[in-house]
Amino acid sequence: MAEQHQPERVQWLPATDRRGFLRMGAALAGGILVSPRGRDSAHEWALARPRPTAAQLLWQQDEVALFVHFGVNTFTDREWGDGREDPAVFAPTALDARQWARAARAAGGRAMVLTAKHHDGFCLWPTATTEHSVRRSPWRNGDGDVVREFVDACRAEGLRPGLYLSPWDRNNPVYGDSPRYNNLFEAQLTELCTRYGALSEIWFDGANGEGPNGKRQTYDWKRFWDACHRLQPEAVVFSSAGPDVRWCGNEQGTAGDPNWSTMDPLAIPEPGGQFEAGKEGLLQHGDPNGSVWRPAEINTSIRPGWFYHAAEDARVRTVDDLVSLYFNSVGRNGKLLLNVPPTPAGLFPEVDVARMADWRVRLSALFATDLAGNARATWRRTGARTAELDVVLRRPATVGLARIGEDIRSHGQLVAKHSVYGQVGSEWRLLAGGSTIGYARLHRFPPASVGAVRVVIEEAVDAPERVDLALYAGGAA
Ligand code: FUL
Repeated sequence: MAEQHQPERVQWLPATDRRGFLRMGAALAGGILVSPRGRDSAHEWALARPRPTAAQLLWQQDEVALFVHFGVNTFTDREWGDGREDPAVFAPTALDARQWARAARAAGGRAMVLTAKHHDGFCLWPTATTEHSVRRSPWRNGDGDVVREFVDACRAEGLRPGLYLSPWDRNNPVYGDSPRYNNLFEAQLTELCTRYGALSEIWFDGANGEGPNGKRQTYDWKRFWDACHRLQPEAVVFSSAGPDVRWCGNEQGTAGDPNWSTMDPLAIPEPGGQFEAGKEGLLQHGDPNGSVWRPAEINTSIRPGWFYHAAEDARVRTVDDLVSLYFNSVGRNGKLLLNVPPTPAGLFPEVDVARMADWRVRLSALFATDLAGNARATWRRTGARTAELDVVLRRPATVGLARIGEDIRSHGQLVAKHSVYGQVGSEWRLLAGGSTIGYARLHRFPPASVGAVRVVIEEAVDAPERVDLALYAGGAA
């Protein structure tokens, strides 16, 4: 399990990191040469908090990705297939993955994740592991490969492709015969990880709806995760147990507040309902003392269901709702994975495409002009765990929206509590506040005309490091 981020070797000690230096001195004086995390130098220990790997950082910087649920359920109007579907039902009449990718781009997405196999076991690629695949469908006379068309379309539109492979498989006869199914599942993963170029994310859910008499599969997660990391070193692996990115604990579209990107890896050792039960709070909030970097991904659908149902055509999220979704996910240190289901034609529904485009227009307008762009900013530590950032605007401006960010690449996540004040005349007025910041924290507040803005770091888990601030007019854009 590659969940431990191994920081690059620290070559030098920043002159400003007096606290770390003192702690290192104390550690050396006390003869502590091996850190509790098994790192080989007190120097590393003195400075180390978990930080993102390059792959985790890229994943977070995408901010918005699209999720695509497509398969036999699209044609049977179901959410969970039972595995007995005739592959002949899979017959999209106008499948165009470029249309999905263009819509994802227009929505501001930078990645897209497709259900290569859902719980029904039907494989959207011509796998050698089972007969239950596109090969036995009439689509493209059985010569088609949805995964291929999907990854090609993603790359043509500049999106990073990811794939979802459901562990639960209601079709495969060896499911429940644990060693045999683990071999088969690894073979499926290997096909997906070796045939289609670089993937950005590999997505595992924890669902298993088998009843009391159902088959019980014991998964070899370590083996699956190792295979992903070996074959796709640039991809992050998602599940409720990570190891690289974690489920946020709900499917409604809300990250926790606080939302720490660190976790205790032992708290949820494996994906699956039995490990997740009662841990929703932990998935939502993370753990400030966690030893691994495992940020939260917020997966939700633009419609009530994950798969397309014509009956839900009038229940597509509104633009206002999508804007709130962005604030509650990306704006709370999360990454948004927004599901849009193709129709039986094989196209994103027009109403969803239009809604997403309008959503992006609204977001672009909200974030068009950073009023703090060329302002004078000063950062000062005010105590061991407190600090302030002052931003003096070139001229007074009306602000109603703030974006704050920590330098997670260099320092991980530190801030536990913060407030934002605006200077209105000679008075400092509280505009907004909250707990964690992380990669991004967005605050909307009643617009106020201010000459300066102060971000007060009131609590941190270590000496706070400089945060970034952008300010926007906000209001009802
Ligand atoms: C869950 C599945 O059971 C749902 O059908 C859907 O794919 C969701 C994203 O993950 O575990």
